[in-house]
Amino acid sequence: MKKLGETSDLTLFISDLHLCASRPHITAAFLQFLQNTASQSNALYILGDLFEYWAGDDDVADTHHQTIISAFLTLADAGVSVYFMHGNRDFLISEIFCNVANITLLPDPTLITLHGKKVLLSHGDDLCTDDEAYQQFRVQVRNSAWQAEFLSQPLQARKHQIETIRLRSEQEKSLKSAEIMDVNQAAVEGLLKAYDYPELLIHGHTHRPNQHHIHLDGHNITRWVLGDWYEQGSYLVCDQHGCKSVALNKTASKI
Ligand code: LP5
Ligand code: MN
Repeated sequence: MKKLGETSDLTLFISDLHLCASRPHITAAFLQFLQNTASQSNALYILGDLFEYWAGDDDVADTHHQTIISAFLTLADAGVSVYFMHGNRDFLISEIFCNVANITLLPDPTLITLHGKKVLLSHGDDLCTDDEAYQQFRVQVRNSAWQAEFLSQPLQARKHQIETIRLRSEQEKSLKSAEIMDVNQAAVEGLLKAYDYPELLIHGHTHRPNQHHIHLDGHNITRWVLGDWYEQGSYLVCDQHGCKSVALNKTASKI
């Protein structure tokens, strides 16, 4: 057990928790994970879709959101650095929320160095270039003028619009092939080249947890895909010896 002030060489990566008040067992599993596992680490990276959706920072007063913020503050008190990257569900989380929760907002992608290795982090939706309808939608909602107009509406009106988009998204996803909704290999390779062949690429979004070995221009690269927390929570843990994926105990966390 790590004592206060002690450092750890464990770094954890999670994504796609999709936390919301209507799935309290997942929130409970996440809080348990922060308390029992993340508290023993040096840093926790959350690579997007922490929340089912984020309608704007004025939703911060919500009791469910307050519970999550308190847990982050407790983790910061234990000396753990928490980093957050936007996903396609919670890209409206602002720097202000991150300051309140004592977490650091990272751009997508972000290159870090871990035990001397270059590690590239991304949510992963940007790599799904075959999903043209989604990419068009993404351009629209990531536009700052569009966001300012959206955020100028009352919170309830925004939530209502998000529900409409979610229904439309679910309908359209049911008509898309699994291949279209996966990352595009050329997009992955382009990103790896642009970042000068990092040893690791870690991302989420596709909900297809796996470890892919890529041989590119004479470089051996591992692409780790993080799992979602719909059925069972999981995380990637890395130390000086390497990385491994760990599934949380289904029964204990009641997922
Ligand atoms: O999230 P996931 O994995 O289920 O699906 C994604 C893509 N869908 C989305 C939409 C989100 O799931 C729901 C909305 C998030 C809330 C964001 C808050 C702020 C924005 C507010 C917007 C009003 O990201 C899905 C991909 C899938 O990943 C796999 O990669 O396929 O993409 C879609 O299904 C998108 C559709 O193909 C196109 C949707 C067009 C909707 C156009 C309506 C525009 C009108 C906007 C004004 C109200
Ligand atoms: Mn996502």
